[in-house]
Amino acid sequence: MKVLRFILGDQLSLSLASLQYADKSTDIVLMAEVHDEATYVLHHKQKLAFVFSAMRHFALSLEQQGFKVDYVKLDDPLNTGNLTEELKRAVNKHSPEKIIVVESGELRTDEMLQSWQKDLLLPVDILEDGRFFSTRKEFSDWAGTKKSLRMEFFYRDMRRKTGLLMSGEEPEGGAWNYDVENRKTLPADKKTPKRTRFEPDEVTLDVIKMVKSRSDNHFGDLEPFGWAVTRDDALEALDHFITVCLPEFGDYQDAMKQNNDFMYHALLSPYLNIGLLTAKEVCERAENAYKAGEAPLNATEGFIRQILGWREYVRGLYFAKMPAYKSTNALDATRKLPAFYWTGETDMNCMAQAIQSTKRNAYAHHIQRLMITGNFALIAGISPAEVENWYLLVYIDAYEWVELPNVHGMVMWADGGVMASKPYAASGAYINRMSDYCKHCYYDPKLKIGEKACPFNALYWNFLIQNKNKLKGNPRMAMPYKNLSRMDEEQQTALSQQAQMFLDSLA
Ligand code: FAD
Ligand code: DLZ
Ligand code: SF4
Repeated sequence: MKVLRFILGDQLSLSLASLQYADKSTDIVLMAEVHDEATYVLHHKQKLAFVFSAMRHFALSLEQQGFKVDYVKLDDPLNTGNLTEELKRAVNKHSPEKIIVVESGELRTDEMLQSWQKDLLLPVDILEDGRFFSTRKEFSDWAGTKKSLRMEFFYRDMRRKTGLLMSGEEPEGGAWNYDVENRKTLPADKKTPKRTRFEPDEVTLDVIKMVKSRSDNHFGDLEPFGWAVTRDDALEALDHFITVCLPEFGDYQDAMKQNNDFMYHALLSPYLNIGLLTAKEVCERAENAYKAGEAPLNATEGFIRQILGWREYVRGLYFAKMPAYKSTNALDATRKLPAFYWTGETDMNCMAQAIQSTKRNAYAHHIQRLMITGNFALIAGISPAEVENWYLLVYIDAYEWVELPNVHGMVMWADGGVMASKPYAASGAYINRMSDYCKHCYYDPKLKIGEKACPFNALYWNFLIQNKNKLKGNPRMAMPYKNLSRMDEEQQTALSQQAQMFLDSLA
């Protein structure tokens, strides 16, 4: 039976279910660069170059493995610009008896796959994505009718299921989580490792040329481009992280430093999310480094938790709760996204640092996404939909299944606590403790009122005042509200006015 095997741009794994048991003498693998996927949000230019170059390299490696590949380039004059139409074109061209595809990462495209099952006149098999540790059904069974879904409990079940960092029935070292050891600030004289960059080859240079000619209205710098686009190079990036960065990943996981875009972070999410690396091999590499005495337990557990815990959890949550999940706005936040999110031009040095890294690299590390740009959006009361659009657009690793829960649930608390037990709101004091940004800033993190007062301070207190009715009953907000109650009405009014003045200046 001749089968057409459709591989989407984030399914670049030889272990993919739809590539197994193929008859290479008859079957066709279809891959298509399409306008619709390149523009459903105006992705960062580096993301476009990354996805298209990785797709082209993957097609070449499939051909080397003996597969027949029908690869449609974006600038092919016959390209219809749409995955469904490209599939129909390929069906007419190759006359397959069946189509096989793996379930898609976003609801938007997953619904497209389901429409093929209904509308095409031949069988379409949609296979489970085996590259995750848990299936969508396993997560929704775990979630059941629970009102709040804490990652920590899901993560423990995943440790038990996979045996990762387990000592029999018990967690390695006796505790499930070593985060208390992972809150160090980076000493001023400490040098962080130089990161591996990959020189663009001919294929990538061609793609960069194509992207350059079509993406004027997209965000970010296209060059210099240094991401890995092949499995071999992604494996080299993994090797570099495990041997050089992992040992100190835990200690400085929450730290931020002026002009330091990467710290000890893995820079592996782009490769994991399009399939150049699998979650299983990455976690196993980390565990092996720990077992060999090359990485301490706090770092290894912290790193594995991000992938085995958070990454699996957000995917499960996304499919269990969508589409209703996206439309909630528990804090009724409606402000427009300030223009400086697109330019990085602001006197707030922490914001400028995070946004400029985002423009330069299509990347900002987790604590910048959560506690700088995310925290600001939360306490400034920006509309969740506007913030979600920004995060989906600006990062090289952004796909809705992973972006949306992180933004809607973790950062904006728009789901009213399904994901996070309390909003991650913080004042300038937190940023000052975890970074050296404030030393280079126009504003003073110690001041609450006045021209030089750090905007995060008044916004933080104003956030508590504005959302008092909604948050005061939350036991985890007891301390912030106790601190607020120590201020008299005059002080509270002054803070609200200071925040309002700042917010007005943004408009
Ligand atoms: P490290 O910090 O070194 O972590 C290692 C790996 O753990 C990552 O590669 C990633 O696969 C996984 N991971 C860590 N934290 C999370 C998390 N919260 N959710 C899911 N996986 C996690 N991650 C994306 O892959 N795509 C996104 O679009 C995305 N948007 C985010 C938006 C916000 C507001 C926040 C707070 C987080 C977001 N994250 C997203 C999660 C996390 O910030 C990135 O995965 C991480 O910064 C990627 O860089 P790294 O590989 O250096 O990660
Ligand atoms: C992200 C992306 C982009 C930019 N372009 C394509 C493309 O041209 N063809 C394709 O098959 N996939 C692309 N992708 C990845 C898809 O958008 C991805 O499969 C869905 O977002 C589901 O996760
Ligand atoms: Fe950011 Fe405030 Fe520190 Fe400036 S003073 S870097 S705005 S936290």
